[in-house]
Amino acid sequence: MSEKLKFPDNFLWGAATSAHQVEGGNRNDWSEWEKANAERLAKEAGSKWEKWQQDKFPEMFNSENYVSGRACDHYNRYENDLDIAKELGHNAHRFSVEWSRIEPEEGKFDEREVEHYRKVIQAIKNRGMEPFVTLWHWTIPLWLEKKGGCESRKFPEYFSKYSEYVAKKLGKEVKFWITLNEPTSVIASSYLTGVWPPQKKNILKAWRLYKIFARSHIRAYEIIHKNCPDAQVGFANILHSFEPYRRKWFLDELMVRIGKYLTNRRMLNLTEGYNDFLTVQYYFHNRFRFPKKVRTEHLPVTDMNWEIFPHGIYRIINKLKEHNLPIYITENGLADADDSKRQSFIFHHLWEMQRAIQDGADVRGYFYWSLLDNFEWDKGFWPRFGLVEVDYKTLERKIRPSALKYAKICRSNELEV
Ligand code: IFM
Repeated sequence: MSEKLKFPDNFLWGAATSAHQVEGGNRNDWSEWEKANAERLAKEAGSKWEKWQQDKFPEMFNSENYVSGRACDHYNRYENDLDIAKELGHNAHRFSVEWSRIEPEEGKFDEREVEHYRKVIQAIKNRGMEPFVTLWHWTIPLWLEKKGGCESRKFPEYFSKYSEYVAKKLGKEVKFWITLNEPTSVIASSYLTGVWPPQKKNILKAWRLYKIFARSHIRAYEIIHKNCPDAQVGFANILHSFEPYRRKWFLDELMVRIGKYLTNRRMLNLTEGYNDFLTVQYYFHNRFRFPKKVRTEHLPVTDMNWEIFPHGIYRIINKLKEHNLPIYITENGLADADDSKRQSFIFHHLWEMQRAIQDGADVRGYFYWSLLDNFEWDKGFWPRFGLVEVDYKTLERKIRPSALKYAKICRSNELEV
């Protein structure tokens, strides 16, 4: 006998995207870096990915894979893509506005671009969906890159001016605002491992960035509230699941503590009191055997070789309960080109989320990452995260079978187990 697990009334269901990954035609620090690094990234693919991945995704050896270019052309096709989201039963949609379009030169704002995003918001609302607007999903306008990008001490000031402009222009239409997307991913990948622009490996800079990002969030939080009294403001936080390989083994446990502090805790501590809701972006399960991260052999993996560990989302949500704030899962998803694991991935994560709700967590929404296949940063186009497949040659969209299963959950607001 199957059982139906109900989600709270008015639960928000949807998918997320980000401007640079889907729009096409952007000019910012990433677009320039992609052109300068595409050849190198294609050459390095053989040493980065396992044989089965290289065989399955030969496009990783082509330099075009690494240039975002026209991406999914979502900038021009957003109406059609939002029709698909509506058809899939979504009642909310998360997307980002592109700073480099809105403020292409310092202090000079482009009204036409704001108008574009006003139309996008209207299109979302016209389809009965609640917009969640992200102000910064990693890309930096070229003028700001010259001034040091996010490592500049003045980044919070630049970001707050941009946020003020957007809040004033779009504030009437938007309730849910996300200031920054995954600041700790930028700290880790741009300033510690140095794989993303500006490719630095500098612990001191990385450490300072937490404060820069926290200040940026807090200033934007205050500005948005000043201009839009009904707004709900938060930042999108990537939260990892951590486990020691050997319990009560001091060094393994220490690594877990450090990981938890740097990834899951520090940004929350620094922004305490300045979040109307908390977010969860969950992708990674980390098991530490000092001094390394080790695999959990029995866990299935995504096309990117990321371990699939749905129980992690339960633990993360359960821990966030202590803050007594509403929680939105603003990203959770996997790269799965043949769609063989997505349905089970979504089901099991939602089941764990449902358990957390039953245990008292105030979870109010879930956004699958992503609505469309898109440009996965330094990995390029080969990882396929979409509920909807995109043919990058013809730009044709094809709804994946798992998207229809997810649609059933969105429409019924329940999980059949
Ligand atoms: O594609 C990214 C997104 O931009 C931020 N969160 C993680 C996703 C998958 O890596």
